Amino acid sequence: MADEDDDLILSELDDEELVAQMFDDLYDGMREEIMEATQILLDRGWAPYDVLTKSLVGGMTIVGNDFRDGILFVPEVLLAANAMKGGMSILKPLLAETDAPRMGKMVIGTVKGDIHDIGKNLVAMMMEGAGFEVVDLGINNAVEAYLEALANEKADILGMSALLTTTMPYMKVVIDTMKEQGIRDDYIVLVGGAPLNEEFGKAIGADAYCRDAAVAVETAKDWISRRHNQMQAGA
Ligand code: B12
Repeated sequence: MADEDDDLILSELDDEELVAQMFDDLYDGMREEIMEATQILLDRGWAPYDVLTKSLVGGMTIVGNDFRDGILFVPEVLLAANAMKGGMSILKPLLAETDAPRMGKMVIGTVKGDIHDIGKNLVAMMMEGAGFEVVDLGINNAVEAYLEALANEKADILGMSALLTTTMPYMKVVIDTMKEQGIRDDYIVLVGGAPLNEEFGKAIGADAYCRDAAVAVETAKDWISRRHNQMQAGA
C-alpha cells in the first residue's frame, strides 16, 4: 500500500503548505522532493533568496536543533544536507545572475579539521550573486592552502568558516601566520560559522565576523569600498 505521502502532489499545495512540506522533506533527506518544491516556488514568482532563507535554511534550522538535542544523528543530517544541496544547486545560478560589476575577489574555505560546508557554500553563492569572484577551497584547509590561494588568485578577501568549537581557534593560526609573513593587512579577513561571535572575531584579529551570508555580502562591500577610499586618499 502506498503511504499517504506518496500520493502528495507538491504543486497542489499552497505556499504555506509547501514550505511546511519542505521542512518535513528536508528533515527526511528527500532530495528529489526538495528540488521539485524549490522549482515550484520559483515558478510561483518567489525570489531565489526567499526560497533559500525561508524554506531551505528554515528547514535546516529544525534539523540542526534536533541534531543538537540527540534526536537526529550524523547519517540523517548528512541526508538532510544532501537534500539542501539539491535545492541550492537550482538556486545557485539564479543568485549568481547579476549585472553587478566585479566587486573584488574572495578566497573562502572551511578550516582544518572541519568538514561542514553548507554555510560556506551559501556565503560563496551569495557573494557571487553580489558580483564578487569567489575561489572556493572546500573543506579542511590548512594555513598553507589559504596562503597559496590568496597569493595565486591575487584575492582581496579571505573568508574562513568553522562550525566546531574545536576548529574555530585554527582561524587564529591562519591570521597569526599572515602577520608573521607581513601580509595580514594586504587582505580583508572575514570569519563566520555558528559557534563564532563578534568578540571572537575581534580577539583573533579578523576584520569582521558575519553572522550570515547576507551580512557577509554587506560587510565585504563595505570593506572593499573603504579600501578603495583609502587607496585614493593615499594616491
Ligand atoms: C549539517 C551538520 C553536520 C553535517 C555537515 C554536512 C555538510 N556538508 O556541511 C555532518 C553530519 C557531516 C556533521 C558532522 C559533524 N558535526 Co555537525 N552539524 C551540522 C548542523 C546540523 C548544521 C550546520 C549547517 O549546515 N547549518 C546551516 C548553515 C546555513 O549555517 P552556518 O553553517 O552557521 O552558516 C551560516 C553562518 O554561520 C555564516 N557563515 C558560515 N561560514 C561562514 C564563513 C564566512 C567567511 C562568513 C563571512 C560567514 C559564514 O553564514 C552562513 C549562511 O548564512 C550543525 C548544527 C547547527 N545548528 O549549526 C551541527 C554542528 C555544527 N555539528 C556538530 C558536531 C559535534 C559534529 C560532529 C563532530 C559530530 C560527530 N560526532 O561526528 C561532526 C564533525 C565532523 C568534522 N570534523 O567536521 C556540533 C558542533 C558542536 C560544537 N560546539 O562544536 C553542532 C553545533 C551540532 C550540535 N549542537 O551538537 N555535521
